[in-house]
Amino acid sequence: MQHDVTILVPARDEQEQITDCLEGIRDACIEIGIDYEMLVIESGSIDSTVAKVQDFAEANQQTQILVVKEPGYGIALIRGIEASSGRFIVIFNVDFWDKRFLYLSKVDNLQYDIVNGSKLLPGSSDGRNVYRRLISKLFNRIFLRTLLGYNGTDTHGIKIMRREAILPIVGKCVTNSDIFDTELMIRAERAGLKILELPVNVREIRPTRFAGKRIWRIPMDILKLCAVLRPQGKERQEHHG
Ligand SMILES: Nc1nc2c(ncn2[C@@H]2O[C@H](COP(=O)(O)OP(=O)(O)O)[C@@H](O)[C@H]2O)c(=O)[nH]1
Ligand SMILES: [Mg+2]
Repeated sequence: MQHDVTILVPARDEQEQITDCLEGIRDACIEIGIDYEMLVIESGSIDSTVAKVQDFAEANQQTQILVVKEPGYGIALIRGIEASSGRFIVIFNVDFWDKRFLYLSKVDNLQYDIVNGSKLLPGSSDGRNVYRRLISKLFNRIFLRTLLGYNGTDTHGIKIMRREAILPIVGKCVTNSDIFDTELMIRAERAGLKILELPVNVREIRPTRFAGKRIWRIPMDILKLCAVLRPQGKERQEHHG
């Protein structure tokens, strides 16, 4: 059945927070009056995340779980987007989501294809530790802006997107680690999609789990992204003077 909004929640080892998160999002949808489906994309968990989501889904028909064999944040999002049916796709994290992105789906004739949460825009506040904030700043200013010519301030994290507008771009993406939504945003901008950034207040309820294999995929995907997107990034910069 087609819904107005598909909410994607990637989840790995989230047994402590997942039920509260899903309840919170469900209650916000009811309060705002959103016709939604919620898809939790689980992969790589070694805790009881799957059982917790299954319990929630049994009691809440709008929620479904998609178990993906291969772990990874990017792959989870790609599978989730492929399985979604909503006019809008919302991406939330278990440790960070924001009701305002749900409200946007109610705006008549929303002029934007993507509204992306930015941790670096004036008006935002970032409660993460100093290293994480520094990495975000360096990544966004040096890699995204200078090397790839991206005009926004942030790419990774929560967002609402018009499904029809982003589907053709998703198919072109070559990365599937945490860099996936960065690639999606760069390609979206280059394809001329209308993007709005919204400042967000990041208050993660637990630290990130950048560990093990996950950390090594990121530099590999950054190199891949440079190889695929850099030539045009350079051209654009030269063009802009
Ligand atoms: N399905 C799936 N979800 C993941 C994976 N890694 C992270 N996530 C989820 O993606 C979201 C962001 O992860 P987090 O560890 O907070 O990374 P951050 O982006 O650095 O804050 C959370 O909802 C995680 O549960 C993964 O390998 N598979
Ligand atoms: Mg996080």
